[in-house]
Amino acid sequence: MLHEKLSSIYDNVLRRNPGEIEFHQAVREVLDSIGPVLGKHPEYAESKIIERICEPERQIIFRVPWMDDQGQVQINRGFRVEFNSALGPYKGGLRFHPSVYLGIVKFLGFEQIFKNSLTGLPIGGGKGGSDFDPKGRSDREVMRFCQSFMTELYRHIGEYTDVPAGDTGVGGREIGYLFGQYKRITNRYESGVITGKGLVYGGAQVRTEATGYGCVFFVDEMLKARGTSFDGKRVVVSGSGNVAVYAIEKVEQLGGLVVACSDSSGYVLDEKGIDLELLKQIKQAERGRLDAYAQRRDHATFVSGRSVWEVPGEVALPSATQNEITGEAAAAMVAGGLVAVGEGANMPTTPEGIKVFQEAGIAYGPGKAANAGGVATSALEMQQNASRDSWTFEFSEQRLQEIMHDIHDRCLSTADEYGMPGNYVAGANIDGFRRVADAMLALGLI
Ligand code: NDP
Ligand code: 2IT
Repeated sequence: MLHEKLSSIYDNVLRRNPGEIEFHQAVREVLDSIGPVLGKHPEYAESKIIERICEPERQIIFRVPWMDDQGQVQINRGFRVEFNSALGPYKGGLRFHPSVYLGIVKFLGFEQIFKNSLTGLPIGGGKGGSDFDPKGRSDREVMRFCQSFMTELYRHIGEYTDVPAGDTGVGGREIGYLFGQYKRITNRYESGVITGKGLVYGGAQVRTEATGYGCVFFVDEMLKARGTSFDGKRVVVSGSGNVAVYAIEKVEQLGGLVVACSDSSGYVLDEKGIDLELLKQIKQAERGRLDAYAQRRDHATFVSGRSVWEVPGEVALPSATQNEITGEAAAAMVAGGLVAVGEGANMPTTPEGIKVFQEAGIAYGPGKAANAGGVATSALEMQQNASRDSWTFEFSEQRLQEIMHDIHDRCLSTADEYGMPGNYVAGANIDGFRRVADAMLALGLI
């Protein structure tokens, strides 16, 4: 049940943003947590902080025309939603996936506000992307698309304004083409305008690994808080992209056994533990499909068209996409001996699934907290760019680990403060919200 004031705010969000179901879901989850904050802070309601937070500061939608390798003209739609800049320049990734529409970009941008706030670093929230599908496209096609995308986006971004990065379908290759075009159009080597850059042109150590590593650090903290660790734990990961691969790498370093991972075609089961070198070869070097893994490793099996969440594990790291864990899947996971969930992806668990995890007493780390290591390390990249410095891998990883430790502790202490011990969802939403709300109050009616 929503707090009465919040219920009318939510109804307004539904009315003002018709059809944007993922955005509605993301707003609802935050509103569900912050009722008790309004009791303690009537000034937030008086200044209509929540109504303001739910309305993006600026939304940009643009045409992206480009030419494919056959000489055919293609048209996609580009988005950048600049959601909230109370804490710093808009910060958040770009997603290239055929499912992208305004509702997805807004859900991601909205989540990003609270996630970025939780890091404690000076970054606001934003997100962007396109319905462009990079799958099966040549490098030249991807380059032409990225150049066209940036030819519009460049006028809206800047190191003090809005700083994009990667997300699904946008990795090192795309960031290179995007930065190259920005530099060309503006005639400025403005490193801090985009993060996730290659190490040879202003990128930061550990940014590539940061989301996956950070997620595992967060789960490690949750396990420690319950007197246990990754050592010997059976782990299931969804996805096999940037987040999943480096989550698997860190779990293996901490002594866990990852038995399964997936892509949109199905999952591989490898009871001896995922061979990370082979996975990287197939997914990163060859940009191939996951069935190739089972073809090259005798004892592994590829299960086509099914959800990886049918594989039992003690730790689950959903790292593919939104709403991949339904209530039914969550119940099966709990029955299979689940202890902890760390969300590498954004909003991978449905509201029904979250309820199942919480009622079963699972250590459940929501994406806002568990995957914040990626954007936090982006903020470290901005910091290094601003001071024209570059840090070592070891130092950067240590910073990331400290940040994840702090986020974990803040979630727990905030949940305690509000009488919901162990509830990381409430802790993350309330702590993330408070910092943004206080900054908005301080900045006046903007
Ligand atoms: P990648 O594009 O590198 O990998 C995505 C992986 O998820 C692929 O294995 C892909 O399979 C699978 N996947 C994507 N969409 C779907 C879908 N609709 N159905 C089934 N499988 C799907 O993306 P990332 O690893 O960067 O991102 C994964 C998640 O993590 C996203 O939710 C993203 O928002 C989140 N995230 C990413 C951060 C980052 O730094 N990159 C930071 C914080 C969160 P296939 O190749 O078959 O499509
Ligand atoms: O969802 C996310 O936090 C990201 N895709 C990373 C954003 C960033 O700016 O590094």
